[in-house]
Amino acid sequence: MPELSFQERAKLCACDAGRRVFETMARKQSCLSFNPDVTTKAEILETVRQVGAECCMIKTHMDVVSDFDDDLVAQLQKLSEELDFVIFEDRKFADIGNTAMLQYEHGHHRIASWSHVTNAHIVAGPGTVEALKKVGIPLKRGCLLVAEMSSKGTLADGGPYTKAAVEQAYAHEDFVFGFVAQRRITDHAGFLTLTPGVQLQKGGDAMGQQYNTPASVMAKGADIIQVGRGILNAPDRSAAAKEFRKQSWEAYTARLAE
Ligand code: BMP
Repeated sequence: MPELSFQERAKLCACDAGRRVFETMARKQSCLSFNPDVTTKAEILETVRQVGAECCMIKTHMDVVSDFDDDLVAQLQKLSEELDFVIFEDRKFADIGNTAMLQYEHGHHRIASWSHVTNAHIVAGPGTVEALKKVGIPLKRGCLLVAEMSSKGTLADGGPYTKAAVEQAYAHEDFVFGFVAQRRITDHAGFLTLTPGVQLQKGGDAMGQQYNTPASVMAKGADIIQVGRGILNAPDRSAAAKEFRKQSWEAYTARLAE
């Protein structure tokens, strides 16, 4: 089957937030999501200001931010409008439905109230997504399922567990619009693949993370490359983000031309 453009795929996506992601990617010509995995509000905002213009998405882990407050959310939302990116809180919900629902809507972070996109593990069965959806759909939110992981020894490794994630996604297309995975795992072009574990050189870290290059993950069907320390630790973050954006966008356009 020929590769469809992100604009065409937006029309096949049944989730409001998912369409917004595809459309942002097409409009900005960016397959880059950056995660500022830093622990203060000032550092998050500083790094997002440095690289947000290059990104279709900014992925956060708000539970590591020591001074999280409503103003951080307000400023991030403002930057999301100014610099045109989607906000993705990488909460990886994994509990039974009722608990996941409470965690999504309430607590210190009130994730559903500000994050366009979140994600979930499928380990607890379909109840997690079913419950998140009850909160997310009225707010036009979307969810990615963690179908495969980038870390050494992961149990989410392409086998029956990954297939179960695909089944759950098909059952909830209005809320689930894709996967966190190391390669494309379904032919459904309305689903998006976000791949973490990306740096300019293949390698890893001391705690089990494994890195592949933008070109190699795009060749396996990634639509968004998820990059953290490859940009965060670069001497010039903006230049690094430009390079990741260029390499991944070129790989996408090459795919379209195949
Ligand atoms: P880094 O590029 O600095 O290794 O960051 C990768 C990011 O992607 C982290 O925020 C991590 O939580 C996330 N991630 C991952 O590394 N592998 C996965 O399989 C799923 C993830 O969400």
